[in-house]
Amino acid sequence: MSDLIVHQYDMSPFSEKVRAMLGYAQLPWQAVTTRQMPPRPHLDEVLVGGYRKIPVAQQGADVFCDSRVISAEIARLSEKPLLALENCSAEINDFVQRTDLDVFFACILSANSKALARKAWASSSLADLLKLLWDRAKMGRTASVSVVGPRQARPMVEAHLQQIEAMLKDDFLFGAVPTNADFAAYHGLWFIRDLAERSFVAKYPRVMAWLDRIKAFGHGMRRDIGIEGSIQIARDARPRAIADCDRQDARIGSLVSVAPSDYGQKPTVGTLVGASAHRWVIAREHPQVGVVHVHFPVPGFSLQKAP
Ligand SMILES: N[C@@H](CCC(=O)N[C@@H](CS)C(=O)NCC(=O)O)C(=O)O
Repeated sequence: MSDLIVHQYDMSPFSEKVRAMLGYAQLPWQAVTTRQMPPRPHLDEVLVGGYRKIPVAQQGADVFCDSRVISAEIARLSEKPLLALENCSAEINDFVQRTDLDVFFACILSANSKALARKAWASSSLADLLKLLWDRAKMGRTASVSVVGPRQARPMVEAHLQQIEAMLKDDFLFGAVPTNADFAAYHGLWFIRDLAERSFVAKYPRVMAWLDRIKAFGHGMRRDIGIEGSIQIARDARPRAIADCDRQDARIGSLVSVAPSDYGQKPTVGTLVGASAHRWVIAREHPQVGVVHVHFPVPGFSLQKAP
């Protein structure tokens, strides 16, 4: 079985969530470094056909959008079932939903610092940084969820830190073994503490020790490849078979459009070939890769018949 390929960039918190899971799972994987914003022609147009968020993962001709689906793939490859939200309790699912949306934005807004500016400056040109700020502001304006304002951000992060400090009676948030929740809570705080080098997290000793515990997992066995390499891998592969139980939805075979329902709602259009309680799979074709199957989570996404 081929390694997971992850399309990601160093300063992306959601990429860090996936990299940390790959470290915990001790998996070999291949990294393709993307730009921080579209256009990313090979990824957006050839592999995913519209979806604009990072990270995206790929195994052969199967492409996985959103860290929820990517986590389920890592769980499957590593036999660590609690990385997949579908195997976790309702309590963990609720925690992750809030942490990956409201708390994530609050973390980003609380992370402004000279250290972050220096790192951003070192990884981009001024023109690209201005484009990135413009792109994210535009994305915020067109989001269909209301994200926390700058004034409420820091109090929300402090309340979150207090909550997880109180939860940490064991090594991980929900007990002795990490679950998806640990990685969902890790990446926003990684952005604040390790990337932006903000010191206020240090007031929470259990949180600090838990962050270090997750950091110590590392990133697994990473090998960097170029986007052309990942396109070639998709071209040489066929999408994996879809189980019969995932081909029972009345819309199977229809042309559909799938998009995130929160922010960055760029749709991907294709033929619905798989549908379960957790996942939609659509088939699309591009001359550079042939047929690929693109996988989306059901929670947080909408599916409509395409005109
Ligand atoms: N729900 C998504 C969120 C991913 C996300 O928001 N990623 C950020 C980068 S860390 C992003 O892509 N922002 C917009 C963009 O780059 O287009 C997931 O879990 O993967």
